[in-house]
Amino acid sequence: MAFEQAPLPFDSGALEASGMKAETFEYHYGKHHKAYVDNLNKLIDGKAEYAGKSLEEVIVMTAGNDATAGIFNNAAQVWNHSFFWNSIKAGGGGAPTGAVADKINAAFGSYEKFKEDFTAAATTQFGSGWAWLVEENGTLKITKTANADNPLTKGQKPLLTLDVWEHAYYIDFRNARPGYIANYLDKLVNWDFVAANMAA
Ligand code: MN3
Repeated sequence: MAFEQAPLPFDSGALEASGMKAETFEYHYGKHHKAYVDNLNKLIDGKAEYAGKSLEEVIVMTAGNDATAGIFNNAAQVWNHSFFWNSIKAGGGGAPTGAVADKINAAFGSYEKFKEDFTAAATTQFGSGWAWLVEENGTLKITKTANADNPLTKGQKPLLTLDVWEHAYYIDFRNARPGYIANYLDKLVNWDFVAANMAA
């Protein structure tokens, strides 16, 4: 059974006023994300050990093994991108409220400190990768991962992510990763998604 690419949770032009063009999603969702889905399906085709497994199960069972690195990389990138599309929304960003705000303040001291630490993680991920807000042993943490790597393999619960691969920002921000990160935090973060992940 092949994996399917989950639909974008918004129209490709819906985030234009929030700093991300339709063209970004035509390439990033329509070509990059789709290619990971297609490659994953080719790599697992006919392999009985993956039959009936969820995407999360495939990620965990192939992590940390050179022999299954191709499957891991594509499976994790399929998951990471679907999670990323849900991490952003039109008119998002800024400080959270309610239970999310309480947890952010408890873990980081303030939203401003969260923003500073998340920005540092996203900026200093050298080369391709992801910045994350995760929950580990009941506490919120900011992490970064290289290439396709994903917190699910480290026993952490992902709450929010930002793709910092160059393909994620080159159309809207060219080489300026810091501008892309600031725009994400100020205009795009979907705190409702974070709240739903916390409650799950
Ligand atoms: Mn990407």
